[in-house]
Amino acid sequence: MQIERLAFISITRAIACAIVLVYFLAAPALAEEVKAGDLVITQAWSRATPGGAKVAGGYLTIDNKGSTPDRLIGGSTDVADKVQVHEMTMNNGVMTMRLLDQGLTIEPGKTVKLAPGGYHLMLLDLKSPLKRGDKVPVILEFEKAGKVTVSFDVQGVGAPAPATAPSSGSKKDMKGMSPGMKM
Ligand SMILES: [Cu+2]
Repeated sequence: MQIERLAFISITRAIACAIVLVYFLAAPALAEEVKAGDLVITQAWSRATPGGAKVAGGYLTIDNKGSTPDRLIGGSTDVADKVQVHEMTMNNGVMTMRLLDQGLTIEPGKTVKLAPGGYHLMLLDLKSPLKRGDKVPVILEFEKAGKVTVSFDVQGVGAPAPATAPSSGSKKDMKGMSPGMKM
């Protein structure tokens, strides 16, 4: 009886340890953050591209922990010819997107989220399709913080949000995004 109980305790412990271990192993992926000066970049992700698609979106969260504004002005990557900062908006019921040629300002103390249906990075003239599970390095360029390489996790084709974050996008956003992707 005593032995059985000990065995039971050690199994419980082993399970508890395994859970803790899995948590810590998973934690770097969940909390992956990249610092560039006063900026902290998290949740960089993209979507797999259907065959033949020449563009892909890039999404991320930028925290400005400093006391001066900075601006995301563009980027570059080996997988596409160009990386631009875009904004998607509804105009008379039509989703349109435009290039933010002045860049995207990140005010001090503020968090700016690039997500489907709003601000996003646009990878133009993809050299090869993005596949789910890929990690795509993109060099982001900030006016003050300079250049920083961020790895974008590629999610499934219709993913509304990064796998590690609570889902925030709606189906409507997703539908609106795909036709708009043709540029
Ligand atoms: Cu765009």
